[in-house]
Amino acid sequence: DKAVIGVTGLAVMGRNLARNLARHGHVVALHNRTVARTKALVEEFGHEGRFVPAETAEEFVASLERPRRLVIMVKAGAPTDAVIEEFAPLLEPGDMIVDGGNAHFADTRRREAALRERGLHFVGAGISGGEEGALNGPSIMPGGSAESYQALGPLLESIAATVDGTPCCVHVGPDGAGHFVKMVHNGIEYADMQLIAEAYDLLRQGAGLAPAEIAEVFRSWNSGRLDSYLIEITAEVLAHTDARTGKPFVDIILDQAEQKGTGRWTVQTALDLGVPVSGIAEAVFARSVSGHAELRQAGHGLPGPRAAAGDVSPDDVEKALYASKIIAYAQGFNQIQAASAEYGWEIDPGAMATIWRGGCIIRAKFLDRIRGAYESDPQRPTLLTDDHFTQALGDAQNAWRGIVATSARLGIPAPGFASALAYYDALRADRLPAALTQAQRDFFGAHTYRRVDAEGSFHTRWESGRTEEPAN
Ligand code: NBP
Repeated sequence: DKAVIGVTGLAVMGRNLARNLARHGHVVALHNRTVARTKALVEEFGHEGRFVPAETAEEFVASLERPRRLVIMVKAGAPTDAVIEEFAPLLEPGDMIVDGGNAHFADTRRREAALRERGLHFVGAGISGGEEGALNGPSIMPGGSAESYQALGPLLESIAATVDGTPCCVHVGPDGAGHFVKMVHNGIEYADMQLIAEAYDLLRQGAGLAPAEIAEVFRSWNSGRLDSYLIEITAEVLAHTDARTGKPFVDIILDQAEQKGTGRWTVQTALDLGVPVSGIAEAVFARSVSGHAELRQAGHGLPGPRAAAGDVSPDDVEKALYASKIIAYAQGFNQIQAASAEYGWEIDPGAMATIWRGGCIIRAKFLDRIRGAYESDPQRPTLLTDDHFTQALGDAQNAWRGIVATSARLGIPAPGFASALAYYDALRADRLPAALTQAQRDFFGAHTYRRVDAEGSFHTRWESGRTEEPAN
C-alpha cells in the first residue's frame, strides 16, 4: 500500500499528528532522522491505524502516492531548511511539502518561492493546540497555493477540530499567510492571558479574595460571554493546591513568565506594518518585566501604595476584562488585515475567527461573535463598530474606567486594561495631541505638517520670523 501522506519529524507534535491521521483511516508514511523514534511509534501505536515506516529519505518518498504530501514537523529554523534540502531533490513536480512547525512567515515566503521555482508546492501550515490538539483535533491554518489546498485540504479538514460540524481548518491564503495568521493567533493568546492575569491580580489584591474563591469567580464567568478554554483552565489552576506544601498552587510558582518568541514576532511585525497592537505588546513586555529579577529587586523599595484590599467588585472586573479583550482581538484582526493588504493574501478575517473556535488555545464562544461581525461587514475597519461589541464597550464604561483608576490608586499594575482603555479613548477622541507632536517635529527637523483648513504640506521658519511656507 502507498501512503496518502507522510510525516517526517516524529517528536511529540509529529507523532501525534501522524496518529491523528491514522485514526481517521489515512495510510501514513513515517520518517524521523533518528530511526528509533519511528520504531517506537509503530510499536506503541501501530494498532491505531495503518502506518508505513521508512528508515531512509528515499524509502519514505517512495512509499507516498502521487502527488506526494510530505509533512515536516521538525524544529523551526535551520532544521526545517535542512529537511527541505534533503527531500526536495527526491520529489517530482506537483508534489508538496507541508511545514507544520512554528516557522516565521518570512521564512515560509522564502521557502515557498524557492520550491515553486522547482515545480513543488510548499504549504506553511500553522497548527495550534499543542500536543493534545495535534492528537485529538487541532486548529489548522494552511497557506500556499489554492491548487495545493485542493489536494491537501480534505485530509487536513478530516483531522482538525470541528465546531457545529465545521472543521477548524481553511485555506488561509498564498505563501506565508498561514504562518502569519498562526503567529497573530499566538500574539492574541499572549494578550488574552495577560488580561486574565490582571483580572486575577485585581481580585486577589484589589478585592482580597483567596485563590479558591477566585477560581469560583472564573468558573461562573466561564458559563457567560467569557466562556473559553483559557478561562476554564484558569479556574482549574487557581483551585489547585500544592501537594508538597498545602498552599494554593499559584503561590508556589515563581512569578516569572517565559516566552518562546511568537508574541515577540507578532509585535515586531506589527511595528513593521504600522499597526497598533498595544494589547499584545503590553503582554509581551509584562512577561519581560516579570523575568527581570534584578530590576524588580532594585525597584522593590520604591515609594508608593502597597495594595490593600479595596472595593473591587468581580462584576466590574468581568466587564473590564471583556472590554479589554475586545480591544486586543480587534487589534490582532487589524494586523491580519494589514498584512493581507501588504502581501496580497486576500485573507477572510471571519474565516480565521471560525477556525479558531475549536482546537486552539484561544478557542472561545467569543469567536462566533467575531465571525458574525465580519459576516455582516467583511471590510469593517475595526471590530469595535459591530453592534454587539459597541454595546458591550458602552456597558463597560463605568466598570472599566473604575477598575483602571482603582488599579492605579492601589498600585496594582494593569497595563493590559489601561492600554486597552487608552486605545479606545484615542479612537474616540475629537482631537489628539499628535498635532503638537507634529509641530515639534517641524520645529526641530523641518518635517513639515498639514493644516486642517488647507491642502498640501507646510513648514514654518521657526528661527526667522515664524513665517509659513508651502513645502513640496
Ligand atoms: P521539536 O521542535 O522538539 O523538534 C524535534 C524534531 O526535530 C525531532 O524529530 C528531531 O529529530 C527533528 N530534527 C531536529 Br531538532 N534537527 C533536525 C535535522 N537537522 N534534520 C532532521 N530532523 C531534525 O519537536 P516538537 O515539539 O514536536 O515540535 C515540532 C514543530 O511543531 C516545531 O516547529 C514546533 O515549534 C511546532 N509546534 C510545537 C508545539 C508544541 O506544543 N510542542 C505546538 C505547536 C507547534 P531527532 O529525533 O532525530 O532528533
